[in-house]
Amino acid sequence: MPTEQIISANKPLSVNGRTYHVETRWGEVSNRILTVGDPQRARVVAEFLDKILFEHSSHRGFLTITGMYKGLPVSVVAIGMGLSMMDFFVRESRMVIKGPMSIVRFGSCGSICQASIGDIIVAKRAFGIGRNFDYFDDQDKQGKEPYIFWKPVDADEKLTAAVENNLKKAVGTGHVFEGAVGSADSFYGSQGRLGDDFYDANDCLLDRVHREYDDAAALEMESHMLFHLASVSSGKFGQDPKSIRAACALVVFADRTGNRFIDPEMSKRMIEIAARAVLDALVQDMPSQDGLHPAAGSV
Ligand code: R1P
Ligand code: URA
Repeated sequence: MPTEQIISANKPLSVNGRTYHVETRWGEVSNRILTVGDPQRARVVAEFLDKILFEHSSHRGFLTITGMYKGLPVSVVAIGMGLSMMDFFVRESRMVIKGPMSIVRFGSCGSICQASIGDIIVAKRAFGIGRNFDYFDDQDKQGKEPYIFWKPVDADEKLTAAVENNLKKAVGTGHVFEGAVGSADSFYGSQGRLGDDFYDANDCLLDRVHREYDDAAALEMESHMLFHLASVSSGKFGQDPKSIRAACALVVFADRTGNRFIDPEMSKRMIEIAARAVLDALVQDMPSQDGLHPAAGSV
């Protein structure tokens, strides 16, 4: 349960200016954000910050850790899973941050390309895959698809280049892949995982993904929403046409072609190796204090 009274139903901020779900307020979260799904991953990444200034775990499972990295404020935010959580996180962070924002998602994925477990896939763009619920309801399936694809949205070029170059230096060029990422509304049906507990009509889904996107490299659950919200963020700060720039790097946890899953030790090692590369990209991308809230010292 939230502990502070919310004062508006339309823009639900608390009496102290905290957002309803993420529960941060101005001064507690930086313009540079590394976002992950898993709170434990957030803690591993936060180990690389030089100093921790703020930490809060919200009643809805968002964990925000803000600290200093190479002299600049950076936040690490764990959001859980799925496109709604990404939507809560991006919108509520935007409410309490002044100035432009750079967000890098550092997630996990299933590889549908040459990348194997422990490799990293950098998103050049992300498209959406959603279950077409009506298909499963309608008797007449003629001409209907069980899954809806939403068109790709590009990652921010500059931020992505910084992430990719740093990752190549950290883990070696041969372990970094790039391509289109499919963000699905389920880990199961809409990522083409097969089973007989439910009727998912998804045996041809991965073939369709490759047919429609020849650069399709990974499947996961949030990047399309992140890139979409960045693309529609209003450019109210300075010259930038958008107020949010976004990129995404994903560690391969599941190799969908080779049917292998990463072990806990390897995933921790890869996250540790890659974390610094992603943090570096954030401070390289926004190297000055311009437009930043005074997180340092104020929280
Ligand atoms: C599924 O296991 C989760 O892992 C991926 C998916 O997008 C989904 O959120 O990302 P994270 O590891 O960042 O959570
Ligand atoms: N996350 C996903 O969403 N899918 C995978 O296969 C692995 C991690």
